[in-house]
Amino acid sequence: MEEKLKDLAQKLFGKEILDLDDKELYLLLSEFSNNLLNKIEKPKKSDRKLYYFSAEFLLGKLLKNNLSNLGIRDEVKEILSKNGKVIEKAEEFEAEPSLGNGGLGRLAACFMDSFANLGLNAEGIGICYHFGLFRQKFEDYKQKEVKDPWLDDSNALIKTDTKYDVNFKNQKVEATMYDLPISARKDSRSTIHFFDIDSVDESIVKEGISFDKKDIEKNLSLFLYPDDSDEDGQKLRIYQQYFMVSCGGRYILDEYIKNGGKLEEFGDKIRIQINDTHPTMIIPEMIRLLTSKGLSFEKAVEEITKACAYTNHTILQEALEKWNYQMLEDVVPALMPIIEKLDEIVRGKYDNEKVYIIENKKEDEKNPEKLTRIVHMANIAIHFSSKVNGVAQLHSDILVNETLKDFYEIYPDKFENVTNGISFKRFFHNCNEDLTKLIESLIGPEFKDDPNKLEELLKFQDDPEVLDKFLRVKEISKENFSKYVKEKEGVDLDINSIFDVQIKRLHEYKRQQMNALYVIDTYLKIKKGILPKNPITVIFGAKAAPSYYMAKNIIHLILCLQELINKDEDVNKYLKVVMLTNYNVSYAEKIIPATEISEQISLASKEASGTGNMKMMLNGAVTLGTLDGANVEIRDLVGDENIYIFGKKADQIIDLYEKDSYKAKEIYEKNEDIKKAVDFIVSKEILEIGDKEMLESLHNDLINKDYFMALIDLEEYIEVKNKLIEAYTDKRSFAKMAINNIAKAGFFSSDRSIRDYNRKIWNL
Ligand code: DL6
Repeated sequence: MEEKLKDLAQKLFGKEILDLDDKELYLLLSEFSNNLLNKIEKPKKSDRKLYYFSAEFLLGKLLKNNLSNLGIRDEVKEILSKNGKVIEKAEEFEAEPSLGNGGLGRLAACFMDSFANLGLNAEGIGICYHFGLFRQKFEDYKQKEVKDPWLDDSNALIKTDTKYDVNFKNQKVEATMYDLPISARKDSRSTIHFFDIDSVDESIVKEGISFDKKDIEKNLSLFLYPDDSDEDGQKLRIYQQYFMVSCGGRYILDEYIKNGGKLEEFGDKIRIQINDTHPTMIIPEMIRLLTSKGLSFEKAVEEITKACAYTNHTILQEALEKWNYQMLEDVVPALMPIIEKLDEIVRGKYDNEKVYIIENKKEDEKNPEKLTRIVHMANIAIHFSSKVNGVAQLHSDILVNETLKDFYEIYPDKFENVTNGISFKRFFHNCNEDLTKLIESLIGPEFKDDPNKLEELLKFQDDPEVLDKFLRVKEISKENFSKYVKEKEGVDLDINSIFDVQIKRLHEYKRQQMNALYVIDTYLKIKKGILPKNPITVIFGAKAAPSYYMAKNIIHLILCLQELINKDEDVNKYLKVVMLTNYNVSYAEKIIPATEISEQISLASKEASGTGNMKMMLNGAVTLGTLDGANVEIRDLVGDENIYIFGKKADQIIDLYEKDSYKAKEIYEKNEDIKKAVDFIVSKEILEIGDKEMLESLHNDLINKDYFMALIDLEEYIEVKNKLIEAYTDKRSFAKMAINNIAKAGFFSSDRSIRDYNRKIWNL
């Protein structure tokens, strides 16, 4: 291999490896691994093929995973080190493709890893966003958004000859398909087909992430989830969604026909997974394409219904997309007669307006004649799919009993649960080499192929030598992470403190504000001389959607707390706070091995599954959580003695919403400590640092609204978290809990999820 690398270095730069700088080294390794990846044959053709449509693929950096998955990273590392080079420095140069917002996008990326690992005939379809989501900066303790470029010559993306014209009402754009190979093993890979417009113009992005939202020819593929707080933004999202399905739909059909597929067998041979509602327009678009090739409308509907399946990722109404009819018509008029006909089919069969596709909504009680037509995308996806699934057992139960009850009554056999999973390669083997080496030394290497073998670790749960080795590995991960945080954030972490980590999108239902109130409560207690049983470092990583003001207020509060607490010499020996800048997949890979407490504290019923919970348990953290999403399954697997659960249950919360009977103010007024913590948000100390308007708005919201009920569980949260911190003082018993968590994590491999999808839904 050394000779090959040397030759390539000569070819690319006319230099010896020894003389390359880190950037050149990165380019060399990318080219080398991309060449190897492209030589791997695609999965064998099978009778049936799956296309996984997703608006998001939150990939994370590719080079390190590619080298590891190809089985050559150790050798490359050795060669570089002989030449005085450090592989990690070269890998740092890669710009992360952040083509996702959170769990849904990361799940899609994990599934691509599993398609490759399992050798399934399955491909991804998405949009080649030039800047992905956004890069987060902090200025004046506030989040600022800037663009986050990732495309350059070194990408593994391959420009293909596949091109399509995409027709909108007033314009046509030209699209090109770019393929991204995804590695898993030496001999197997999968592919994501990313579509981009040829006329995109990055230079139209001016300040921050603002640009002319009307200039579709230049902006369509710039950003994931462009601001949709106005009509132009909403239309742009429709343009993007149609662009993806129009290109993807034609790609599927061209490939199908080229391979001799018969139109009338389409539904037997093709599987289309609709990842959340964003790709739902594939249903009317595919019907349009099939009828244009000669299939009757009825037959096209039948075939597309067989082919499609829809995954729901949330019960939050805001994410069950509804488009204004007129807006859809302004962008994609060709789909409207089809959507009308689909609505007629539904209305002809069912006498329940909750399941209709087009809603005639009264805008104004005084003027009941004036109706606005709204198209419910989830309703299209449910009626015209063969299966609908939730992403954790509790979530799937809530879907059939509450959110989608009316549909479940019509189609009881359509509903399935497929509990999420994570790529063990990315979030364990490749990001926590020390821990995986330790495990291999204990139980052999089989767990790498069969994660259920991790259970063999249980026999070491009382072995003090093993527990101490585990603790040492955790300590090293904490040291490594601390060095990184010092470099990136300028904050000194105390590795003897317990690392308490909440990393996820910022949303009120995930309740970062409740954690911030814990921090305030602890701060106030320390000031009074009541010290925590062990020093604690509370670490947050989260981006807030640019127009989600309350989420930005919460980030602001956390940054103010960081400033106040970390500088307070009386307090910072016992408590520190860190808000990581621009939390992304690369940051996740660094912090997850160092985590000790995994914060999974969403309001019960609101977190569909969560996948950070799985990543952290797998890396030996103890979950502090509510009985929400996949936490329930984690608790069932590890047992009550290895997890810290608190808070109201999902059915109690659902009941409170139904009766509209939750009153935050009553809790605030009744509980002195809670009142003090909430009022501290607008205290002199915090207002000297932060923005009065933002802090007052948060303070006011917590007392008078608190829609996601941060106060309801706060008292119990503080109590249980403090118990967990106390438990940490007995290091070996903490390590025993951690070992139990690792041993039981095998179920959460995305390979298991994909096998479940295949068995319950695709039958590839
Ligand atoms: O299914 C993947 C992931 C779940 O683990 C999270 O619980 C869920 O919040 C997330 N959903 C989304 C969609 N939108 N929202 N909200 O990202 O999906």
